[in-house]
Amino acid sequence: MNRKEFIQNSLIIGGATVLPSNSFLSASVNEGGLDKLVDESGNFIQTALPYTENFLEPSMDAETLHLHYTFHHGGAVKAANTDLKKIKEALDSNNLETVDYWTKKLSFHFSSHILHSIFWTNLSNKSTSPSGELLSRIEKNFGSYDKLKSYIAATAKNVDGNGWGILGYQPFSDSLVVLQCENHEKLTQWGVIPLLVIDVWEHAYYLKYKNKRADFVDALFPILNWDNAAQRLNTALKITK
Ligand code: MN3
Repeated sequence: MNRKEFIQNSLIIGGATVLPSNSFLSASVNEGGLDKLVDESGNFIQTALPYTENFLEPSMDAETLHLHYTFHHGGAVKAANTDLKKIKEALDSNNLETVDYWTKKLSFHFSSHILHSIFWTNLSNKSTSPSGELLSRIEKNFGSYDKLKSYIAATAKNVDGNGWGILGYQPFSDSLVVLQCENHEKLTQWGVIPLLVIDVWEHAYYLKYKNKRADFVDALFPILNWDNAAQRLNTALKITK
């Protein structure tokens, strides 16, 4: 979709642009179909939220969304740019004393940027469910959509400390996988492309849900955007086949 079509297809509600849910991905991706996370110079950039801050109420309150997008996701983008700069300086000056530190930091911050960018597009204010290729792969790999829901909910609710529950496409086994990610970058499998991610860092829910992480995860299920996950699966299959 080009910019003109994108604008034509967007609805103007209350002065804010609200996108139809199936445009969440196409509005913010590069030509290859992956999310646009860097500019032409390779610096990390944060794409605008695909909806207004109160769009996900009551499941996700506007204040939490504002703080989460601006300071947690935004902070990771800024920090990732610093990490890149420090690595470049180390290479330019041939002083590798601290390069391991900045490399670890970049893994943490860039992974945060990737997962948050996907997370925003994985949410909507209407109920959807998997269909087509996504549904048939869910049934093949997990038995049923209900089984996948129980699996990913249990995985997300039980993360030790901060982290994510993730449904991804694993190209090396040509299958869907569920991951329990700690922080933003631990316990992954090489090659997995995230399709649907659930942020269970305390910053994602504490203002509204306090210590009740399980209630937050349950409240997210009705607003998970499975159309977006399906679109992501199509992209993943296209770029790995
Ligand atoms: Mn977060």
